[in-house]
Amino acid sequence: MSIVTKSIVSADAEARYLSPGELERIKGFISSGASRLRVAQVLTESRERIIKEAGDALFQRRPDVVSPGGNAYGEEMTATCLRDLDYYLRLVTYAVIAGEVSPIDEIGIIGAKEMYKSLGTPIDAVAQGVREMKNAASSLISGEDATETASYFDYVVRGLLN
Ligand SMILES: CCC1=C(C)/C(=C/C2=NC(=C\c3[nH]c(/C=C4\NC(=O)[C@H](C)[C@H]4CC)c(C)c3CCC(=O)O)/C(CCC(=O)O)=C2C)NC1=O
Repeated sequence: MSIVTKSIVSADAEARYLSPGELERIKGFISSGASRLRVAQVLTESRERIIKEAGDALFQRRPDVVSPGGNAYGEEMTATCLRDLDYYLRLVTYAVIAGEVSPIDEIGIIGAKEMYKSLGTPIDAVAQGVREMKNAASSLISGEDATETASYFDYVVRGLLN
């Protein structure tokens, strides 16, 4: 839920106007809107490149995952691995647009640890893949936009590792 919806729901539950603090937070959300949309557009348009670069970097750093016996060994499994990176990049674009991390948590973090454990997927390598996406994306985004975007990638990494 965005800050706008959330504020309205909680104000209406108490049949009150939005508080000055709530209005101030909504003002911040709206004034950062253009830059958040710009970032989401760049990530969306460059998704194939980001995932390709991140995958290459990950497999160079962690050749074990694509070697015989590795969880992403073989064409099909490697493609599934890259698909997971694509999932996480998509969640980062949701967070950028919403200006908050809840889409990442709800869709990509809750239960992820158990799931990867049951699949035999080394979660530290998934986290490394997300770090590599952050690096690939950072060359496409600059300044404050880059800092905020990096924080969402970092949030995914922490969520997977914690
Ligand atoms: C949007 C939320 C969401 C996530 C996150 C998600 C992940 C997800 N990754 C899966 C598999 C997988 N995930 C990987 C990923 C990797 N293996 C490695 O060694 C690498 C480190 C890593 C790539 C970075 C692989 C290889 C499989 C297939 C494992 C198997 O079938 O044995 C599966 C099992 C079902 C399937 O194959 O589709 C799920 C559910 N699904 C979702 O709906």
